[in-house]
Amino acid sequence: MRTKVAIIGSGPSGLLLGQLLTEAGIDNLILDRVGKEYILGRVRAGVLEEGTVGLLGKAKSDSRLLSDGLPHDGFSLAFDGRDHRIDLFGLAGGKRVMVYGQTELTRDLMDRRELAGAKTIYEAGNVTPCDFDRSTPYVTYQKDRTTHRIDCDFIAGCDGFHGASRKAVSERSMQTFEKVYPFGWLGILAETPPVSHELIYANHPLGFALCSMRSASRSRYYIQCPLDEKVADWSDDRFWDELRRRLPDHHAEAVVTAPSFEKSIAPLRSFVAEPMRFGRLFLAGDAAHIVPPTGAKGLNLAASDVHYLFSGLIEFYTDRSSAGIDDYSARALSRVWKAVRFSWWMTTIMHRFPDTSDFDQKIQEAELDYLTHSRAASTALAENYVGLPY
Ligand code: FAS
Ligand code: PHB
Repeated sequence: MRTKVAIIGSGPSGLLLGQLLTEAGIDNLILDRVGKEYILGRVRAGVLEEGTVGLLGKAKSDSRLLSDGLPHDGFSLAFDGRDHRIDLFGLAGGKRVMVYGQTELTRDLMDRRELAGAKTIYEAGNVTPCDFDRSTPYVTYQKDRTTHRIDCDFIAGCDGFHGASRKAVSERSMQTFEKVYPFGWLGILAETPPVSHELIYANHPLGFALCSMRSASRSRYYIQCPLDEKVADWSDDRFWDELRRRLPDHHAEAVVTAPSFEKSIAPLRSFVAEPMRFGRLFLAGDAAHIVPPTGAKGLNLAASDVHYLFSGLIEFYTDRSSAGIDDYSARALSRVWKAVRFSWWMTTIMHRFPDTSDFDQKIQEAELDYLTHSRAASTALAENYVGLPY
């Protein structure tokens, strides 16, 4: 079998790249080790930058997003029992974010791909990128007790943090940077109206909490938890009580509880692999970098990687120029590191770190005080949150 671009991974990165290539008439094929329903069962991101929304439009996959997505002009920081609204629209030059679940975005891209007749091979075992240091790369995989080979021009490693693509690169060809945070996020989904029409990021002595949503009737809440917590130890009642403790009274009293239908713990880490290109293999999205979800950057960085990679591939196939693909890693990493910085910074000022010193705690409080009383500081927060330019 042969294709122009073999994409490993059917998450947002792989699907968005695949859809953009298909719309441009560039043959591509996606392989994933799990099935479609498993992918759609994952609950992840919820906030999209305008750049991501634009790319989904270019991929002709934005109709539900535009009809069901919730445009947000601001969010609140809550601490010391009070709210402080960050006016994204006013501070970031009229830009806003869109609240729309990653699960729905993934479904939209999958549906569009099927409509376009583009091929996805699910439940592909032992997917292996081969000969990507030569001009004739290929991918092998196992299915139905047979080993298959796909010859291609390029391989896009869109297979997430635990995927095979980054691991196929020799360690001496790559430098990695990592920071693991001493806590995780316990998140739930419940069919209940969100406590507020905008997101609330709360810093409380008991820990961080986030009030988010998926629609006017479906809420997404998170609380910071120790790394050794077990989901089974968290009944819904225990979660709701702890969430309320961490919110200002007027919000705590307004929380409408309902049985959760999803409950999971996500670890927090910052990770970057450099470079993001190895011959004919390109890494994109979580395969190349991970950010703590505090800044809502993970999915949006995957989108900007795809923007740069797609532009480079289009240049190669239409102008026979490799300038874009040669520049991919440097361009992507420049935006990645600024988002890694912002996500680290927002995590640092909004969470309670175990063993923090009295001095560091006072610095955190001064940071929040400055942030919510300085237009310059809140403008910097706003322009990063809505997304820096591509
Ligand atoms: P993904 O991990 O989404 O997709 C990778 C795909 O590759 C998967 O379908 C997987 O099955 C497949 N794959 C893996 N290994 C393979 C192999 N060897 N062979 C073939 N296929 C393989 N971001 C936010 O902005 N906000 C959040 O709240 C948030 N919460 C998150 C919670 C969790 C638990 C996780 C893990 C991530 C979260 N993220 C969040 C980040 C998340 O949204 C990612 O940024 C986003 O999924 C990145 O998309 P992809 O790069 O496509 O990677
Ligand atoms: C979410 O709704 O899942 C969400 C929103 C904002 C974040 C992280 C997660 O910063």
